[in-house]
Amino acid sequence: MQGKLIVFEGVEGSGKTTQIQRTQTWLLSSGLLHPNSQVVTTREPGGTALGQQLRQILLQSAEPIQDRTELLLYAADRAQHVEADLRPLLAKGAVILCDRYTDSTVAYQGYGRQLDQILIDQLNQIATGGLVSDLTFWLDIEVELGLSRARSRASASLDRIERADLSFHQRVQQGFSQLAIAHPERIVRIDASQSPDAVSQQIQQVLQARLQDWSRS
Ligand code: Z5A
Repeated sequence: MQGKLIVFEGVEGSGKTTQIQRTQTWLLSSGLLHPNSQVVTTREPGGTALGQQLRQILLQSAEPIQDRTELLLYAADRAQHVEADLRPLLAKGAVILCDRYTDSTVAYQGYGRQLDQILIDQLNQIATGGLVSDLTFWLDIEVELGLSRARSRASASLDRIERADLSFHQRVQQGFSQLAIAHPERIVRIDASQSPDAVSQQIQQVLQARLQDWSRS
């Protein structure tokens, strides 16, 4: 099987980090992959060393960041991530589990900040050089529930985007919902309001079927 890019998307506190870790553990012990297969976890922003610095600016900047500046910083993080990490890993046949990718830019900068969608699509194209995810899990959860989970985390201190008002997060949620309608072949909706075990089970069911399809093709 060739390398695969599997992305986890959703609003704050939807459980992406939790499910990525569980999926990695499950995949490595499932027997569904070749014994030498690499299963790598990564994230945006911050998947590379340069990206870590951009993440720090994006989430913690004391100076207000203009909307188009924010868009360009996410695009810079992605361009570095794709070229330095994602493409080389895919070429080696790795399965990559990535916390956020291009759909987050559409949802947050497009729907949330209401920047021009054509501009965002062009920038996503430039940043990725056309690298699209093989499968995207959209962890769908009510915005209020996700935010309350994120805020009750032990390490919880709110970042710049988490502090945005509720209507911003609701527009973001609408963005993910529209993306899932527009790309049903790529984006699979997961009910993320359930228990961690129940959410993992939904993800594993979908992945098992996809892995079988991919190994046949
Ligand atoms: N952003 C953007 O604007 N444009 C872009 O192009 C990109 C990103 C790529 C990155 O933050 C920010 O950048 C993000 C979007 C923006 N906005 N903000 N803020 P991030 O990736 O560091 O953080 P996040 O995306 O907001 O994720 P998160 O808050 O860390 O949440 P999560 O990873 O989805 O959830 P979690 O950490 O797994 O779980 C949250 C808590 O809930 C934790 O205590 C868990 O133990 C608990 N949990 C998890 N699952 C469950 C279930 N099923 N039941 C009960 N409790 C649960």
